[in-house]
Amino acid sequence: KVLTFPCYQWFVGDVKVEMREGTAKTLKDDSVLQLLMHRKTELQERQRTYRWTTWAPDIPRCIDAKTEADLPQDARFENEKRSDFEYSLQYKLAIRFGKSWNDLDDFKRIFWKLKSPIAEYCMEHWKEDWLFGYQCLNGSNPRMIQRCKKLPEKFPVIPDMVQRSMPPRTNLEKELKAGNIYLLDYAIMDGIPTNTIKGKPQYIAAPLCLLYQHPDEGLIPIAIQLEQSPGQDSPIFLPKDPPLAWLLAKMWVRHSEFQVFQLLSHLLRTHLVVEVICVATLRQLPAVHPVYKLLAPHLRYTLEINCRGRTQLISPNGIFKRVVSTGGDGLLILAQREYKMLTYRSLQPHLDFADRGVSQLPKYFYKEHSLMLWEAIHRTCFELSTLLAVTIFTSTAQHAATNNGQFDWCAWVPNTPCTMRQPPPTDKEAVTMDMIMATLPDVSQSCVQMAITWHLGRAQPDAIPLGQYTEEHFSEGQALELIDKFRTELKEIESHILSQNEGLELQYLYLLPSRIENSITI
Ligand code: OYP
Repeated sequence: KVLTFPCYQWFVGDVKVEMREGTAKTLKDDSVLQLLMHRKTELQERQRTYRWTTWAPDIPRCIDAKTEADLPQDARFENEKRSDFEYSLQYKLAIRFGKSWNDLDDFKRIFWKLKSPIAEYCMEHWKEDWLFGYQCLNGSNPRMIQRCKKLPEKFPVIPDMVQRSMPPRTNLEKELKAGNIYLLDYAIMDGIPTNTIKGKPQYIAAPLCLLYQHPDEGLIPIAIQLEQSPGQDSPIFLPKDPPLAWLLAKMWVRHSEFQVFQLLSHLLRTHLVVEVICVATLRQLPAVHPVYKLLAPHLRYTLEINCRGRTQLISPNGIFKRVVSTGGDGLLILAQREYKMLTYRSLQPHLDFADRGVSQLPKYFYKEHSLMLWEAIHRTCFELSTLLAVTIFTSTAQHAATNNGQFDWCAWVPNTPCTMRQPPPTDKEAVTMDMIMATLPDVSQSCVQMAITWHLGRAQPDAIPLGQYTEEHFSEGQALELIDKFRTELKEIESHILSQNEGLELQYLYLLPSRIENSITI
């Protein structure tokens, strides 16, 4: 029988071997000398083509390519994907600037062109405390919230301050014990150097935010401190404060959220982690290896999108440098801090939820859907290992959870501002609308935020959904059966999610299997 697997054919020519077409083989399964030789030369060739480099110290290493043009053809976008990627970015220029920014409604002037139902819902309701809480669970960065059993010393909330947020018969002490108090702690932002944009300094805070799982109102924020050390200049903001003061405090939390979300949850914990596995797989596994066959569909386009990210997004004069407060040195230091603490455990959803103590939180759709998908993925991994499941889960579900909601939740700029142009407020009584407008991103920064999050968050052309394989890597009956089983499970998850969302005012569909791409392509 002539082998039809392309790599074999290329090397072996028409040598006839007794073997089923396309059968996956580990090294110990291969005994024919020519095939063993081929495994070796294939890897030598790949190691010449795909090389490691260090783009910056103390973050994951990456593919050695100055730009995407240096990548081998196999790793490049197909035409449809490339032209769409380049065309869609024109919105960045097409949205024309308004004049000055006077009040929050002026953001609507740039909000007309690109829309989504959730983005519009967000524009209508972003000031409401419950929507702030909702976004911790089902927004685009659902991995920040953790249970708070004991108040940190650096955040001296006293029960009196928050009593008004609770039903009369209970209090902070009781609710801490009952496990209904949660915390967002942006300690990682503390002391991050700030960007200077067109000669103007930008500002960063390192907030703490306490939340309460209220029996009627759901998860709501009840206290915010904008810096890590308490003091006269860092008051604790409360819902009963003057409305503009409370609103501005929440915006500061959401500004930290933008940075942690895009740079850590999204870029570092999905794109860069998967790139390492991609380069290692290409360099160490021949195409006939079962693990190569299993992972290849989940690594499509990742090298090219990451090259583009390094040259256009986080480069010395890329998008971050031009419009985001962490642009320049800040983003690298932030990523280095996170990478030092990044654990393998935290990439496994069930362990991450356990460690954050969020098992009691109701309506945490991200958690529920992640667990279903994790189960389905882990079972199909040929019982091989958790590492494979982590790779597939991260390159599919986790990327979808962080990427696909970014337009919905960041398009309305005041809800998730990419930069702040004034320092955090120190006096609650002194907050005015002028101050808020002078703090939030300006017109051109806001346009870029909208355009880029739209560009990345919308459905992608040339997309292959989770569980669909265009290149039939596997031909064994057993493997095909497992693929079938996986698809059946995904269908069940799909209908579960759809019926759960029916009639909901705010739907959570980022982890709908048909909307999850098979790999990180954007
Ligand atoms: C690559 O203007 C990527 O040409 C996005 O990178 C955008 C460009 C190129 C084109 C820029 C241009 C994607 C890989 C990645 C990632 C995850 C982090 C995404 C962060 C997006 C932040 C957008 C908001 C900016 C204000």
